[in-house]
Amino acid sequence: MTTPDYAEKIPNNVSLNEDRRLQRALESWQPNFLSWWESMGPTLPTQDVYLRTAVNVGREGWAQFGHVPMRDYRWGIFLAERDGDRRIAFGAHKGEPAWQKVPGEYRAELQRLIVIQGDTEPASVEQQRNLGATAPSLYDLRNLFQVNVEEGRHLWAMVYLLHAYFGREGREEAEELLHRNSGSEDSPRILGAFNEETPDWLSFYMFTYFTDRDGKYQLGTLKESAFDPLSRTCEFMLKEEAHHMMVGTTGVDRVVERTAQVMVENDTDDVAAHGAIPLPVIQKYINFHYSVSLDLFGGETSTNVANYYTAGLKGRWLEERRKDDHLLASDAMMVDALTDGEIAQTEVAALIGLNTDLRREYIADCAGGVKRWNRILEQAGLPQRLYLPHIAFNRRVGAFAPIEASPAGERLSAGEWEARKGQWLPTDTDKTFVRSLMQPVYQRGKIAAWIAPPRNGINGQPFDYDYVHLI
Ligand code: BYC
Repeated sequence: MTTPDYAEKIPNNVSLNEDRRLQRALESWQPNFLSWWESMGPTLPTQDVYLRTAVNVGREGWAQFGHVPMRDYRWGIFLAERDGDRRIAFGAHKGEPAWQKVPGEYRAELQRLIVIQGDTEPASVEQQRNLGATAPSLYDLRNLFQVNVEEGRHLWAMVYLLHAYFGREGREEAEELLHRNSGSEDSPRILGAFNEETPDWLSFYMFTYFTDRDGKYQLGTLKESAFDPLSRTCEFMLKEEAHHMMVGTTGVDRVVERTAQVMVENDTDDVAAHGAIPLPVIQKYINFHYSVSLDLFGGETSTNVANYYTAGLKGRWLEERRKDDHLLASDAMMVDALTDGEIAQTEVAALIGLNTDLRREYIADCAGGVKRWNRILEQAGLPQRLYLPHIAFNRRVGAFAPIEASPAGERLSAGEWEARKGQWLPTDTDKTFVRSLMQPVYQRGKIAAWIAPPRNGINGQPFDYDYVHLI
């Protein structure tokens, strides 16, 4: 284990200075990354931002806080500490030492997984690039930029793996990660949710709640990988990811809290007139972000995932806590399915159902957020409740992609769906209304009227701290 070197052009704890070729390759990618950041990253001009920078990977003190101009943020390469005795926990190679190099037979699949993971990171920065112009407070603005620089660092993490372990093809893929763009007609990002817009802050909190949470679960499965550098990279990324979850969870909390407050104060459900976001609109945003995030887990059954598991490339969530043989060759499981046109379940080989297994873990976690938000409504004395829509609702990937279903899970004809979808998904009118509330509030200690202030500031600082200095 080496301590991170901050004097280096590329901060790292992988002894980059001992591998001149790799160092040169990454140093030639760096200016391309910076010009991507300048052209596709945050658009709001700032002097500096109170950012957390990763400076170490140990349990204590891995993060340092300070005001930093964003272009000087030290995007670095940090892998969690190596466990020299680590053994593969699942699949055909179970019990063998974890790999320090990529086995030739799995090269293509491993590269594909790393490229897909890498593609999502800059995509989210692109999706969020204009949000600075409408931030509800300096605290929120700072959180947005923190998320953005860390997604940039996560891109670095995947690019390091591509450069270090996948030769020329890996370097070409690293270039491509900067050329595809979210929402582009010609070269879109790979996964559906990363081509959707994040045009307002309610979408941002929903994205960081639902879509970043897919990141948590996918990184959790890649952390189990037999390919040790990938495992160690993901382990460290998960630490940063926790902050993104916090931004989403508390962001939606605060929107619900403010809405509930305005409902009670004015004894009305029609809070739009009072500058807050009505609960039915919040529900529609949940419906949208949850359903597109469910798609990110792939099909309910997938031979890809079975192959990844057997090869040892991608495990299950908390693999080592599972009480089975970690091979799953003769096991079966129930997955959601379309059976004779009906929404039902069917039994399949456990290996091909692993996307469903992970999606179920994710759904249980998402339910925790809804419970929190409903507690806020309950404490305000309100009878309304938020919910997660049915698994078949608004799906574009997997078993339910060919059909339409209501949030309650009732099958609909194409005509019924067209006629009713505006009740369940944000309409142009809803989006225009939400955007109309998005007026920036940049004064210290002030906050927009549609959201409650946070309970705590960042790193023990108060809410009215000067988190961001604008130009
Ligand atoms: N959109 O066999 P199937 C994050 C493709 S988020 C478009 O069922 P598989 C983050 C699929 O690629 C985490 N295409 O899927 C969050 C396959 O194509 P090929 C990102 C899709 O392979 C916020 C075909 O359809 N990381 O970190 O079992 C901010 C058949 O599908 C989609 C990962 O995803 C879709 N939604 O599973 C920042 C981990 N879904 O191969 C960051 C790496 C599927 O036939 N990726 N397809 O051409 C994987 O593990 C898997 O590729 C997937 C799909 C789970 C995505």
